[in-house]
Amino acid sequence: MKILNMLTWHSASLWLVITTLAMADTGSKVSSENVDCGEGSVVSGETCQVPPDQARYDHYRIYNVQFDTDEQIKLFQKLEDESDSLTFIGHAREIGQKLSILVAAHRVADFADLLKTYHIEHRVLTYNFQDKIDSNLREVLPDSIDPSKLDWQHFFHLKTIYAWLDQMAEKYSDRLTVLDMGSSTQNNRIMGIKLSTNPNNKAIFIEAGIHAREWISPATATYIINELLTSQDAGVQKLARDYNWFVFPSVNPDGYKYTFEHDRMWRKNRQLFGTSRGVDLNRNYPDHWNSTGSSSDPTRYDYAGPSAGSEVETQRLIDFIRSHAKKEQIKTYIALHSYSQMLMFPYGHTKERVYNYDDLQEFGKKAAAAIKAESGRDYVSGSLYETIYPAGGGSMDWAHAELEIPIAYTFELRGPPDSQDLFILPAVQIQPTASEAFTAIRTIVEAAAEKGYYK
Ligand code: 0X9
Ligand code: ZN
Repeated sequence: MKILNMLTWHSASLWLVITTLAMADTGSKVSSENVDCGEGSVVSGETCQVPPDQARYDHYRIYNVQFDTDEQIKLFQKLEDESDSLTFIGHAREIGQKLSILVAAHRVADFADLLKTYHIEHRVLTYNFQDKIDSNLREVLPDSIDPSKLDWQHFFHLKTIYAWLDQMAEKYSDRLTVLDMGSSTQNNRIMGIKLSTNPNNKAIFIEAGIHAREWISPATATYIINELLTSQDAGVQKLARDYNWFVFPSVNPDGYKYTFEHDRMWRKNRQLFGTSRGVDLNRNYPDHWNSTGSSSDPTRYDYAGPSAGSEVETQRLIDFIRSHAKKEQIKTYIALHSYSQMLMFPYGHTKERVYNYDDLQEFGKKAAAAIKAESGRDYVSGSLYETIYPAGGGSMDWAHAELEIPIAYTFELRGPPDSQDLFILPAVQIQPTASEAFTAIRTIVEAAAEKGYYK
């Protein structure tokens, strides 16, 4: 009994540390007069500490496996189908492919045995994934801070990002306006900015945060806005002058909030389907919807939704782009994701090539070389289909196909394909990652301009 009590106290103090350090605004401190501190909670002074409703990944491991035979590939396809305690980052597809898999603690022995039995080459990249999450949550500044404190050394709540957009629009009111695409499924706003010095400029649209857990994406979006407004670099100032910029840092605000409050690994939106939630918004667009690389099962991370464009967030973006693409002359669409260090262009659903494949490949290669020169990081460039994996229903593919936006890229930002952190990029890497992403955009836009794309 005593041991049990100590265990309860021990884990309670852990909750306390976590809620205090990282989730001060979302913790579950209950003021306690007449509160019954039931089993599993603890009385601390005048308060009753209840464990927060948060997913935990204690002793989850990341394995990186390599497939050498078709038998191994079939085995892992079956394994992914059968199990929701193995999170595959991609699907088993081809010989020579390397794949990272997050293995739940209770499956470690069983999974390790399987690797041994079938002689599967592998490495353990991380032994306790919760450690990564805990240090990442300590890098979040509370949502009560003044938005002028927003920087690129920390991660920020949606509320702070939106307040910062407002503040920047006030400060640079001659050039910057805040835009509102409308509300999300759970009634959060989908906010962004337009930066414009000349109504006749061609425009560049940047979409970030469609996948909730990819926190580097909204952080990169705010970095780009800040650079365009404040950089002393003549080349950047010219970019801000010669183009109009639409930047939306969080096109899946419900999902983003959920990663701060409940599950750092959440990817989809938060729409309810009976016993499970969420559509992968980057599978929900009406371009080769649900044709390949997506699922019809709402429990899956790549659920395409009940129909093409079914989701509120998808509709908001579609309506916005449809009504602005021609009027605002949007010629470039960039979608920011992580991770894997890739600069990809359409198509996502077929290996056939877009009409301007050679140009997009050339600009992508130039951008990758510019990143290499800046930070030494290796980024791979190519079509989505040949670079990452086939997937239909993506936003960028739709923008390129329906609205004929010729320069369209999806970036996978840091870390590398065999990252030990998956999507949990340490905050120290925000600044260099965002900087190299902006360098890539700049390189692509300048190269496309030379080829006459913005005439
Ligand atoms: O799977 C995705 O949606 C993207 N990768 S991520 O790890 N960030 O989830 C990339 C694929 C994008 N595919 C298309 N736009 N077709
Ligand atoms: Zn993504």
